[in-house]
Amino acid sequence: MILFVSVGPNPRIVRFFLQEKGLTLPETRIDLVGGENRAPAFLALNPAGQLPALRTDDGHVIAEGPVICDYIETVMGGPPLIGPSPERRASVMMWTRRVEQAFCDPVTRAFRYGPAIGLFGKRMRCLPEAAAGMADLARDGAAWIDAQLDGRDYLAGDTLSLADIVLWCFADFAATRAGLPVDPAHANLSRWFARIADRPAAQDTAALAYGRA
Ligand SMILES: N[C@@H](CCC(=O)N[C@@H](CS)C(=O)NCC(=O)O)C(=O)O
Repeated sequence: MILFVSVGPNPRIVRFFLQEKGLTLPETRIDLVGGENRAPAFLALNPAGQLPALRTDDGHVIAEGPVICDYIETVMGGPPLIGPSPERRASVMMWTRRVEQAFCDPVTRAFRYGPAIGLFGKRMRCLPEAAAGMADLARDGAAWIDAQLDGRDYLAGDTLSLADIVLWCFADFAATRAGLPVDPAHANLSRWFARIADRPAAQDTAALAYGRA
């Protein structure tokens, strides 16, 4: 299998997930800033033109970070971060979808329509007039998640899961690249963020995510 990666929070999710499982995959790095992901060779692999993507040994291509993680857990095992029970799996997927919709998506749009408009305005429809509103939506999402974390160490139970990894990679990206740091008034979210920031995978995946590797 080959994992196609680039800068950005979405490939980071898969790299973080693999490290938590003690697994590795061969990687091919794609030059996102230079537009390699929107060139014909990569579009033939993933017509969405985005990273991450995984090519299996028999030629299947899987995209969408959480879907790749689910596939990895199914075929490679390691400590469960989605399963193992059907109920845990449902809870993890529920929280993953919630944080994607409430936080990751508005952060992505705030970034693309705002500070990164010079890059993304040439490759997709961007709404610069919506940038501030998207940042507000992300703040609303963070406030809601903060309330949900009351009395809990992790989103989907007592241990780290895919949902935490997805939210953490985007919370770090929001702070670092989108001018949306975790609000210290959100005490639950702040504690949760700091707890996960201490994990080796958080540190080890930063360099590529921010273009320093
Ligand atoms: N829904 C996709 C989003 C993937 C995505 O937007 N990846 C970014 C990198 S973090 C990307 O490829 N951006 C470059 C572009 O869209 O041209 C997922 O969950 O993996």
